[in-house]
Amino acid sequence: MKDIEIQEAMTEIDPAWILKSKFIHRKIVFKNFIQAFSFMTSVALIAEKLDHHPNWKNVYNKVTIALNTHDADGLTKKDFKLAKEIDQVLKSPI
Ligand code: H2B
Repeated sequence: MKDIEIQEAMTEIDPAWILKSKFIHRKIVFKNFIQAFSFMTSVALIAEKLDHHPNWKNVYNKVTIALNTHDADGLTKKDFKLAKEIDQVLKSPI
C-alpha cells in the first residue's frame, strides 16, 4: 500500500491502533487471562477464515498485536480487514 492509502485506512480502524515501521500495533488489557485467551480464540477463528494471521504476544491479561503481511513485507488491505474484525470482537460483549 502507498503511504497515502495507509493514512486513509488508518482513519477506518480504532484509534487504539498505532502505525509503526510497516506494522499496525494494538495493545489490549483484559480483566484476566481467561478474557484475554477467549479474545485470542475468537481472533484465531477469524484469522483462519481470512487466511491472514496476527503476530501477537500474550502475558497474563495483556495481548499485544502487530499486523502486517509477511508475503508483502508491509501493510496490505488484508491487515486493515483483520484489524476491523478485531475491533468488532472487542466491541461485542464477552
Ligand atoms: N498472514 C499474514 N499476516 N501475512 C501473510 O503473508 C500470510 C498470513 N500469508 N497468513 C498467508 C497465511 C500464506 O502464508 C498462506 C500460504 O496463505
